Amino acid sequence: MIDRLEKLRSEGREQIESAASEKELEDVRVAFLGRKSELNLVARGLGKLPPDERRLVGKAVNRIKEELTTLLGEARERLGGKTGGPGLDLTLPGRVPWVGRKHPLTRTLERLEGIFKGLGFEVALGPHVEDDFHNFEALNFPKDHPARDAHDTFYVEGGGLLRTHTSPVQIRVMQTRKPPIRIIAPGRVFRNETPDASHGSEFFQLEGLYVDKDVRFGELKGVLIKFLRELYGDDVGVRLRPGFFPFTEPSAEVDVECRICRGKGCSVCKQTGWVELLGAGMVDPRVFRAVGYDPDEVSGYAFGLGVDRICMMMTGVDDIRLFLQNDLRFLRQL
Ligand code: FA5
Repeated sequence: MIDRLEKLRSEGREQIESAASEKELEDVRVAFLGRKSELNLVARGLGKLPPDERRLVGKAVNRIKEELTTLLGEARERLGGKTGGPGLDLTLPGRVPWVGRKHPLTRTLERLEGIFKGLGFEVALGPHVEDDFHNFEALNFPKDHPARDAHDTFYVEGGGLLRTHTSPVQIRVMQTRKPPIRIIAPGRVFRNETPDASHGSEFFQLEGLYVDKDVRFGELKGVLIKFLRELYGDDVGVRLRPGFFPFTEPSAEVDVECRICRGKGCSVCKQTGWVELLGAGMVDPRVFRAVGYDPDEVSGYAFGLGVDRICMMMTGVDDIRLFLQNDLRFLRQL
């Protein structure tokens, strides 16, 4: 049987080599590898052979099939090239290689980090799974305080919670360092709320904290306006509204003119022409006490930006939910 297979192999090789056209090559293929070919008949009858012989013959059949298939492919290319046939069609459009790129949220984060580094801030990071002390208590959210309701929280089995904002990183940094401190803390945050065009249940924030002697609200306003102008240009409309956060006093919410509709009103700005991008304020003395600082000695400001919303304004994407759906058809457009 093995001798017969060897003979088939050398006959196949010879006929492939001497084929002068693609048609002849196809005939050779059908004769040696087609459904009714001898090789195929041997393969189908393998089950009837004794086990030892079956293994040997099976291996030989596979080896010969592979060899002849490779030779056929090579011969097809050779003949195609010669005759100008399907081997090379110069009229086909070129294939553009698919180049990967960074996610738009990553690019936005890098842009924001670049601007704040230029203003003297350094990057600090904290964990996604937090404890009640860092996410709430030290930030002056007493237990049962209604301000906690604004942060619909995911609790983790066995204790802990998914951080609802990046502000706990402020606490971690102040617990381990002495002023002056000038940090930004970018990262993912989680809230158990129903997503819509401008609200995700998982999104990114970037926290800022500056603590030193005699820090004033005017410096906070100056840094934020400088930052927003670098990001959107000098003509960007910015407005500060009085706000409330348990960990800052006084506090402000900062809106920018909606870049999607240019202030005319759309689904992202809920027809108001403005989008809330960040919260900010002067660090509350109670927060300083919680980390062991003396509020008579130091003062500071803090702010927290919504990175996804900034990314929406920069890219013109009008639904925040699209960013984390991992749909390449969407991501490749940005
Ligand atoms: C906070 O989370 C405060 N920690 C911010 C802060 C830090 C205030 C330091 C003062 C000092 P707020 O819940 O408003 O605040 O969220 C801050 C920003 O995150 C918002 O302005 C908005 O841009 C963005 N944001 C809030 N909720 C969502 C959401 N569900 N989806 C997308 N972005 C959101």
